[in-house]
Amino acid sequence: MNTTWHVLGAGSLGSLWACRLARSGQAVRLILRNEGRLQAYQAAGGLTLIEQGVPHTFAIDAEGPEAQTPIKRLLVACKAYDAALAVAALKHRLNADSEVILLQNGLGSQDEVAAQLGHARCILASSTEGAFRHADWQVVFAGHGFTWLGDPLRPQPPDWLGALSASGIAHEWTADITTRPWRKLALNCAINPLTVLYDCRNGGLQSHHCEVASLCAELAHLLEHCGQPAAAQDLHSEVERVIHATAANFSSMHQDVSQRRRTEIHYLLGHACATAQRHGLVLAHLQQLQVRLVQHLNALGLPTE
Ligand code: NAD
Ligand code: KPL
Repeated sequence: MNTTWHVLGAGSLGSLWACRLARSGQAVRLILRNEGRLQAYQAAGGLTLIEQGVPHTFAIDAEGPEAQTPIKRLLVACKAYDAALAVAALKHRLNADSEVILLQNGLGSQDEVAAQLGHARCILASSTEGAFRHADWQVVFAGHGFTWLGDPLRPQPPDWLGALSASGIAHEWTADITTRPWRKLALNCAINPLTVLYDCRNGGLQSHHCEVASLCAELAHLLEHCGQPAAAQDLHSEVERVIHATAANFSSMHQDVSQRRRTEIHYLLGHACATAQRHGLVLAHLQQLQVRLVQHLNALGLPTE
């Protein structure tokens, strides 16, 4: 029997991974938040993946927090702000041979998880795939993309990348994994907060060209200062390209705010501003953007962390 993929967090991305892995014959087991969620999942009869409007249900095994069996491979698919606490609750089931794959967007949560673990190997993943929940236990595969994986401490790839290929998960193992999340963080910082503040689709930022350009210049400066020159290259032109290519879409942060969900601000703009401060950089536009976004979230009664 192949090693079980324990999937922590059966939300959008976790369900997308779980369904594709299960479909290709991998052993998959969901770890759900509590007994109530486990009962609701069992009543639903499995996870449903909707691709191009066509639903397929997979009767994937699941367990609640009381399970005690060792975990060899853990895919962490919670939001960045939930990851460390969720992994800490499983610490006693992980050992030096365990591998923990972190799918969180932004930066900072990966270090928080690693600090909980010490012993297990942490693999970082940065993904441009898109998925959203249609209803409980139902996920829509909204955008094909690519996932970069890597381990900043150990360059050798794990032995399960073939399982990802067999599951149709487009990916690449890279020795330089930190460039990807930094680049994505910079893109997200240049686009997402402004879409929230101007309450617009990504394309609406075409009317705020100067503001976007100033943010990109500061973000590129930050990336260069913190040892990420590759992530800084042509940042502004890529941001403009993404704004154009996704003009009709609402950014993920805009969607979170409009649905009154907690955002990952702390791991995106918050991480960029904290890093700038640590390096003694004064990035006026970026810091002002954070102040405006925090005020906006406060006014809406949403968490600012
Ligand atoms: P989501 O909110 O849909 O799913 C997170 C799930 O984790 C929820 O079901 C939640 O109940 C569960 N969870 C939280 N704490 C838990 C715990 N202690 N035990 C068990 N389950 C727990 O979020 P998502 O959209 O799947 O995003 C997950 C991460 O992936 C985020 O960091 C996001 O930025 C990143 N990401 C998402 C997408 C996407 O298209 N959805 C794409 C790229 C990156
Ligand atoms: O990743 C994104 C998001 O909405 O989170 C894009 C589309 C790149 C905008 O920043």
